[in-house]
Amino acid sequence: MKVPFITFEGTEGSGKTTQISLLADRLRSMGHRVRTLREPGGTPIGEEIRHTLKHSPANHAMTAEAELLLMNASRAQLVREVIRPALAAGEIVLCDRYYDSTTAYQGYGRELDLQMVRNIVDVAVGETRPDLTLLFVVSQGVSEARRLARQPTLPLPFKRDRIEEAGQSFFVRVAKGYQAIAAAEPQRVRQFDATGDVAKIQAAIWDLVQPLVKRLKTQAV
Ligand code: Z5A
Repeated sequence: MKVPFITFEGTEGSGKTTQISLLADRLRSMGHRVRTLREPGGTPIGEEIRHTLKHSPANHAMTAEAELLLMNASRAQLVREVIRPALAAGEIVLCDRYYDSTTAYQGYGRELDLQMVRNIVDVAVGETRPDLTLLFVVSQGVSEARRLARQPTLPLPFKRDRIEEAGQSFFVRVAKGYQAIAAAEPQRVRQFDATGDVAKIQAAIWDLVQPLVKRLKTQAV
């Protein structure tokens, strides 16, 4: 049976990292092999691109088109260096953001042509598409509060994040983009309210993931 490729999407601070870690622990405790990844990043080349995109002092003048291409350069590397080999080796892949982030942030947020965005994404991912995408929905207020609460704890060179410097209207468009994505592909993209109790969200996620893993072979733990 095919191992699933699951992606996690939503606005910043929506709880993706927290839930990926809980899900990976649960799957591993059952004997599954699990690979957790993040975008942009996840490979040595991708992590350099991540730094350029988010924190490099030289990134002030980055254009939306350059941002689109860098996100997808990181992704093209991750798909070929890690995701395809991991899936082929029978590992469940959990990825914090994937191409829906590009549609939401570069397509809707930066207002780039959506067909051009799709074309670039196609080059980066080819046939490597997620089986399930979990869309974490939180209000702008919650997202903003969680992002600001995290900032003082970041080490100094990492305090600045160019993408987070965008104005509020950008993040409103990103949230609308995610709604459009979910409406277009309701079978793959399953959205839920991610503002409640962590354990309750974990249970809701498990209800969606369990059918994809219940017939997979596991190793003794
Ligand atoms: N980006 C893009 O533009 N195009 C692309 O193609 C891709 C990405 C792939 C990556 O940011 C940036 O790149 C992102 C989109 C853009 N930009 N923005 N803005 P990142 O990887 O640095 O961060 P992020 O993906 O935005 O996630 P995050 O900020 O790390 O948040 P999170 O992973 O969704 O949430 P968390 O870390 O699990 O939780 C945040 C806080 O909330 C933390 O203190 C938790 O303890 C707390 N938390 C979590 N769950 C709960 C609940 N249920 N209740 C209360 N508190 C909670």
